[in-house]
Amino acid sequence: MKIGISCHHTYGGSGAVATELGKALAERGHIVHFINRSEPFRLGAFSKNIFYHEVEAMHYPVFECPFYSLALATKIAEVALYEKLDVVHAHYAIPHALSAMLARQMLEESCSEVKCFRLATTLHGTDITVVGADSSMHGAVRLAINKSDGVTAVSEFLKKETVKLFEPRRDVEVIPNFVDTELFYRMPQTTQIRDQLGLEGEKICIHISNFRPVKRIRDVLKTFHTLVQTISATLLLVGDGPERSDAETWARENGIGERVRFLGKIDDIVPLLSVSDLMLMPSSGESFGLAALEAMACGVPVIVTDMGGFPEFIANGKHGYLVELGNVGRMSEKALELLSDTDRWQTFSRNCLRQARKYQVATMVEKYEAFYVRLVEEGERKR
Ligand code: GMT
Repeated sequence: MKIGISCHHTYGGSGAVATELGKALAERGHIVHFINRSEPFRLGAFSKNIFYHEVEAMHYPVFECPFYSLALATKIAEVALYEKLDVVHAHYAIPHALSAMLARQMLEESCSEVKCFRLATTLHGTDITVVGADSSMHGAVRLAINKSDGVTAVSEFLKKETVKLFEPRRDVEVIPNFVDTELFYRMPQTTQIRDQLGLEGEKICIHISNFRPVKRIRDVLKTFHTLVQTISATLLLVGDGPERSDAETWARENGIGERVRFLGKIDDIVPLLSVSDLMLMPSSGESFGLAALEAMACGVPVIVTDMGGFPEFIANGKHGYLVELGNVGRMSEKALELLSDTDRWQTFSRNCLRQARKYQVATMVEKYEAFYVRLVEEGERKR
């Protein structure tokens, strides 16, 4: 099949899922065209089946800012026409699904004989719960959902939110996030990594995100602050975003500046996860929580909030703990319990490895393939 993929290229879950999916599809022999503002952060080396088309929006003095969505639509139409795409898979409703919808209209307008691509849209989370919930975007997201030929959501939670907020005219299929356990695994030799990071024998907590308010970085810091009153530990903060400066200030002012390492954006997180003992992810609303699954694939137990998509793949007292939003006292209590009990930690770590294998990339890619086939067959029937 010939598949176009459009996603956010920046550090974040939707771009990671879209890119890993594209790479896996290419390995299975499909031809994949990424159509993006910039190269997606996880794309890495090119394979013979992967192509990348950069979208450049026109700068013109009359425009306050360039119209990226329109440039994207034009590029999707161009690539779809010349590469004869069967499917365009838009990740995140805004702007990708809307731009793809417009691209389809452009093609239909230019020639009624053209066999148009089928539009698949995957909803990732904030496109529904934050952006889509905002009155300035609600109508646009609703249109993107209803005009797609098929829609998936990354969790049952997100499907329910989508139905509640948008009452879509079409069914929403759930295809959860996934992980490649051949790439995400616990590296056995970690002395060198610890040395490079200047770590000694202390316990390592980790948090990976794009530092947006929904990630509740303060809760990570407060939990860690309580924890280090009792045990020796270091907190690795991976990623960057709007809440980072506030977090740095808070850590310094509360006397844990030395114990918190802000590492910025790092593409290869496996070495960091391999030295980690615990992931903290106290988000206020996570449609799935890919970073937690990737941590589990590296044998790292997780402490997360008992909401959103987390309970769908994390069992309390088995892979870590699910704690109510904002209860930093309970989070630090559970973190301390786990980090002070080696036997329990090892059991949890093994459980995590086992659980992550259920979300293996191959399983989910097959689901996406079946989804595309269904869309194409439906399209053929309608012609
Ligand atoms: O918050 C992020 O990491 C990025 C965000 C996005 O919208 O790009 O991620 C969302 O999609 C991921 C992949 O499907 C999910 O695992 C995340 O849970 C989801 N983020 C939120 O719902 C806040």
